[in-house]
Amino acid sequence: MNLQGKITLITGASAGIGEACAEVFAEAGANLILIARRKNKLDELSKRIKVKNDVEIINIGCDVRNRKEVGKCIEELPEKFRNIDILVNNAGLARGMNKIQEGSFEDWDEMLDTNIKGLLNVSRFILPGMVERKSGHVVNIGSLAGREVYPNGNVYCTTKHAVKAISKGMLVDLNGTGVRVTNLDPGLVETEFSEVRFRGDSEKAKKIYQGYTPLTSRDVAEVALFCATRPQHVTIQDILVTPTDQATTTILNKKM
Ligand code: NDP
Ligand code: 8X3
Repeated sequence: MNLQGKITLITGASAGIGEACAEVFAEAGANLILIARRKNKLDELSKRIKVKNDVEIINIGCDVRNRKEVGKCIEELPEKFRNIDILVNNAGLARGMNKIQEGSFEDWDEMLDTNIKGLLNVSRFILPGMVERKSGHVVNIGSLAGREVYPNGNVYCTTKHAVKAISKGMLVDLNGTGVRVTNLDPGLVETEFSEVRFRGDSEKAKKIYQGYTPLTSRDVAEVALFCATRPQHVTIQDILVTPTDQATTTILNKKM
């Protein structure tokens, strides 16, 4: 499928996988709607993308947890950007790594509200238009953590298991509408993810990616693009991509 001029909305585009998706989809000719809380980062990214690609981009500073704000942003899109062809539900985060009996309520709320309810909020405002037009593609960024539960990963893993269930729910309920759904589960990707998880403890964050070659954001974005460019009659429902050195969430060939 040719993405020239297609409208692609990417959440969490101010860093990591979302940022790489913006670059890769723009290279394929798609016009972009980029969402994240740090609008300044989106503005910088858009400038960089526009130097190399002849595409149109709208940047929206928005918190996906805020249902009203999400609805307003989507309802107020200019006419040209209203018919969203591809939605990449990527915004997400982990907070902390604690035993469940020692977990922080605030961390739990932030993960559950962003990774599950945020994804649902955005999807709920966009899916009706896709159904009406009988076309569209939703790519939900899950995780290997949506297939396994690792020590101290309890609530983060819960949110990613939920993403998997939401993807399945979308596939079931949207069957026959022409709208495609892909659940894309990455293993370890070097991004701001661990920096956010460990609240700016860069030393701890860096260690997560040492001793092996992790995935890059672009590795994941290219898989998303591959899924989105299959012919209309083809749906990649579920895909797992890991570093070659990673077998499971806990079996990692670290050379150190
Ligand atoms: P980053 O921290 O690099 O990027 C996360 C993005 O999500 C940022 O753009 C951030 O923007 C955005 N975001 C977070 N909270 C919100 C919010 N409330 N509203 C809007 N945007 C938000 O991490 P990754 O790129 O690694 O993560 C992207 C996705 O990939 C997540 O869903 C993550 O769970 C998943 N993933 C990551 C893996 C990894 O190893 N890195 C592996 C498997 C899955 P801002 O702060 O500006 O709002
Ligand atoms: C992010 C990867 O293994 O840190 O989903 O949970 S992991």
